[in-house]
Amino acid sequence: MSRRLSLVLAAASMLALAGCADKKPADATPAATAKAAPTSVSAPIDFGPPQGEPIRAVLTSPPNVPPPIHRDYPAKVIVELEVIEKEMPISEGVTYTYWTFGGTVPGSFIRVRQGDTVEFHLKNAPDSKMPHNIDLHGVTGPGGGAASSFTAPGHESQFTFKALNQGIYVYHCATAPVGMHVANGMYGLILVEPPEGLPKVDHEFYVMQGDFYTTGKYREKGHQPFDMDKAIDENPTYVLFNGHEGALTGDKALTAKVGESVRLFIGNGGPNLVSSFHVIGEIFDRVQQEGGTHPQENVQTTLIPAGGAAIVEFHTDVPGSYVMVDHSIFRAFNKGAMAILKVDGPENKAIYSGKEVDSVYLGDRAEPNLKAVTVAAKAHAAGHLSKEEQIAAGKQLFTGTCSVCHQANGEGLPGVFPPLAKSDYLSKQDKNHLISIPLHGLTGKITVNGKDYDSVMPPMSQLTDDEVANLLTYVLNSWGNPGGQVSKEEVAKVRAQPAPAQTMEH
Ligand code: HEC
Ligand SMILES: [Cu+2]
Repeated sequence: MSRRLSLVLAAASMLALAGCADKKPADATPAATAKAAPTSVSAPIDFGPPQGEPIRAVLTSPPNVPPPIHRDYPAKVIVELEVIEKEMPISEGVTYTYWTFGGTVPGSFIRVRQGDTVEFHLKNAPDSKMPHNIDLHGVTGPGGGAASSFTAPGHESQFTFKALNQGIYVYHCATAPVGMHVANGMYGLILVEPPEGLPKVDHEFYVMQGDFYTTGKYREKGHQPFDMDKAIDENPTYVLFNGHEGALTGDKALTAKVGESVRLFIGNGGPNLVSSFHVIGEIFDRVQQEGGTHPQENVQTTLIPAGGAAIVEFHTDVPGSYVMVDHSIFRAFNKGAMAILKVDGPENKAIYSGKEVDSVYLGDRAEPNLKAVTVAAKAHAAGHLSKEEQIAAGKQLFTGTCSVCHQANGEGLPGVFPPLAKSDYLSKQDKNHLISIPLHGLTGKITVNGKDYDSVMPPMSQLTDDEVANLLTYVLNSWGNPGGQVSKEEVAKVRAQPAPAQTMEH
């Protein structure tokens, strides 16, 4: 009998003693014989006692990943993680009180080697309001550590575990109400490297999806409290990569060069949703689905369960903006689940003709400059909102909302989308009807600047009152239109009324 098999059996009996029923001691097939297996040891194996001096783990904030380990013996690794409750922007002009592991969402990335003995120190900051703990899915033992790590504000707890199984694992807080702690951002990833390490790549990134529940609508300005009812109903306001809308877009986009290899450690904290993770314009060369050992190849979209993770690898062939989305696609365009990998380098027309896709998929996330929107919201709250501030905010919102059809210059498309520029139709409408167009949509025959249109503009009820007010103020004051101003209050009034009956003649 091989030494490996006896080790496997020893590990199996140890697991049985630990009373852990959900961790199977793996298939005993030597993984080395499996096709394209990245690693030689996929079974939970006890490599024996830690050797050498204890090592302090390097922890990193997302999207960074600690460097590869390059160590050929099991060590004692000390991890120190502090829980910090803090207010941060969840979207431009919107703040949220996050509970974090290490001050970021997702929490600090932890990287150890299979067989390491991890001495885990969990601190809870003195100014925290809540107790917290940690359940690491890479731990074999009751509660994944949760039972030993309950930590009151201003306290520290400590427990030790042996990283028996290699793989990428979620960790999260498991203090009651568990769903609320997770919804507030209490999750992260721990990588247990195979003994020989992972194949070398040019870039490793740490990205994690999560769903968020606020009392206000998506992008409604100001501080937004957690909404327990929405969370129970699994009806998120935001679905985000790395905790904040725009965490990985604009000047925070991930970057690579043409011809490089990229590895994503991509997790899903939930608390509720399952992610259909996809990178628009890329095909994954290899995916370790569910964080498991044997990779799948040539994958378009990979499913990442709540409380699960995957290792996704691909290489870049042509330059451009590659948009990462949850392909449950409303989440990407209407709840924020979008991140960008910007790839620079020479075109390769044999692979792709080179037409940019930015405008199709990015909308207002291409170069997010929604500051004007926030300025307007703040000025409104302070009671001195100027027309100029509304116009500036409306201009930003127009991209990705109205410009798809009416075009950025307001000229529309002949015979299909009527112009907003110098529109005689628009200037004839009373204010309430104008407001009802974005709120309730417009159908039926209309005449704009002497041309007939008989089409459908869909309602855009997802826009908040101040977004509609700013958009219309921008339209009224642009491209030779007559001017004027629409207020948030006027929009609220029209929204409260029933939708006007759409007649065939206007
Ligand atoms: C999906 C395409 C689409 C989008 C997006 C869209 N519209 Fe329209 N819009 C139309 C169509 C089509 C019509 C004509 C409807 C008809 O024939 O009755 C129209 C008509 C209008 C009109 C009246 C006609 C005119 O040209 O003056 C206004 C005003 C208007 N839209 C404003 C907006 C604003 C503001 C936005 C952004 C909040 C917006 N639209 C987004 C398709 C769109
Ligand atoms: Cu917690």
